[in-house]
Amino acid sequence: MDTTIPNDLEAFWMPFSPNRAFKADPRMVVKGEGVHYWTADGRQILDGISGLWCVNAGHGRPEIAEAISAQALELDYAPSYQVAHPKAFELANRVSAMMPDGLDHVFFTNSGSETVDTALKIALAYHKANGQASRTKLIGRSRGFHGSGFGGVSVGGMQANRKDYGNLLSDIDHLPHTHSLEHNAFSRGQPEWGAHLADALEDLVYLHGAETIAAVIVEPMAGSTGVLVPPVGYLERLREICTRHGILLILDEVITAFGRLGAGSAAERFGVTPDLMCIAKGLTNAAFPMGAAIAHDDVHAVFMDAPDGATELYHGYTYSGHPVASAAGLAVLDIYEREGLFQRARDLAPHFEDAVHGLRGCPHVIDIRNIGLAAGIELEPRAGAPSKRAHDVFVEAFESGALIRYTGDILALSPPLIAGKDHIDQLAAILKSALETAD
Ligand code: PXG
Ligand code: PLP
Repeated sequence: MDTTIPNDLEAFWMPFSPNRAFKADPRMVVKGEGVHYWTADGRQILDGISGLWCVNAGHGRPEIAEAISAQALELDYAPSYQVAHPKAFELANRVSAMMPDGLDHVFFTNSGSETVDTALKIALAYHKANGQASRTKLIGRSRGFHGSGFGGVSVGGMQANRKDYGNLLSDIDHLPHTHSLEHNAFSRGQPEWGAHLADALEDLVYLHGAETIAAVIVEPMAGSTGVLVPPVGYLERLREICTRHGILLILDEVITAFGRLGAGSAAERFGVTPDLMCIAKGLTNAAFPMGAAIAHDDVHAVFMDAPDGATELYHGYTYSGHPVASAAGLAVLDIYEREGLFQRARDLAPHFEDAVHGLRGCPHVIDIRNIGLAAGIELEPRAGAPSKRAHDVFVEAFESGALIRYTGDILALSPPLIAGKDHIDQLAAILKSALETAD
């Protein structure tokens, strides 16, 4: 194990992190295997967040490493512009087979952020190709997270991620989020209250005119903002309103696809098929960067009406369908299937639910919510110091051997799908004592 710590941490400008605080007191991980990380000083850390909601099959899987290595030796890179290599097609076929019927056309990217930009651009180009060029408005949702590209930040609904970047994209509006402590605190699974919040889309249609709206993008379960589970009937209602008004529905499944909710996708779990789906993270188990926007047959067909020989979509990335990423993806999908990991997550979910709701009554806890193998634990903010309490719990948990996530004053858990009940219990126990320690 390489335990060398660089003696100068200055040059790496870390993403979404308090750089100066981290560099004054760094937490460095140097090895990952199964559900664990190891720190540079040899401590074992239980990974309670699957890296960053992405290492669904656990760390250090030899099958993935071998596929990556073999592919890099055989064909390190080939463009997907006018030439191609077989594994990208193979992976696209496998992904489409894993997704609900109709989601059959896979546009590869390198991240969730690129995927969101791709889906938004396909939505706009679709309407133009379909003779409805006036549909240029994109609708996101308050508290939504859709990555860090200008498109994703524009439709995103996290104020901190938006406020420093000027006007962003024009022609954007937002639905209200679905979080309500008053109605839904301590819900297990989908909350009963809140389906009517989808009707806010009708208000936006009334306000702007359906003929101006291209697409609505939502996370089926909002992850980054602290696990907001869709109320019963909410996504179905959003789907129905979109269909009725000719608006494309984009489900951003960067976190939810590949087992997090105990199914191949949230679309499958909730029985709501989008026109476009965004995936990344679990697609390659994060061992190699890759994402994809998946278009429904009906969306794709409009592009394929272009004249013979024409390029149907002027969009792409140097690394779209990268051979090594494709090989990693194929190895990962093999693992998911061979080990039945989506079903495993579904089977483990009741135990996980009981474990996290067992934290009710711990100091400062004002809400606990969960679905599949994801949970949010909301804390009362410390007066005058928002997010400080959650930060302290995060640090204490790490010192006690578990990696969790926090956003604002909400803790998030999303353990690898290979976790056992003992790991879940250990995670809950570490969190309980961290909560009891925090002031
Ligand atoms: N859409 C969704 C729904 C996401 O959760 C992205 C897009 C962007 O993906 P990339 O690969 O560009 O990072 C994400 C990413 C957190 C956290 O704090 C969540 C994400 C990334 C980093 C941190 O929970 N999700
Ligand atoms: N910037 C320049 C100057 C480029 O030439 C390219 C790609 O050719 C890009 C940005 C985009 O890079 P990528 O295709 O990796 O997203």
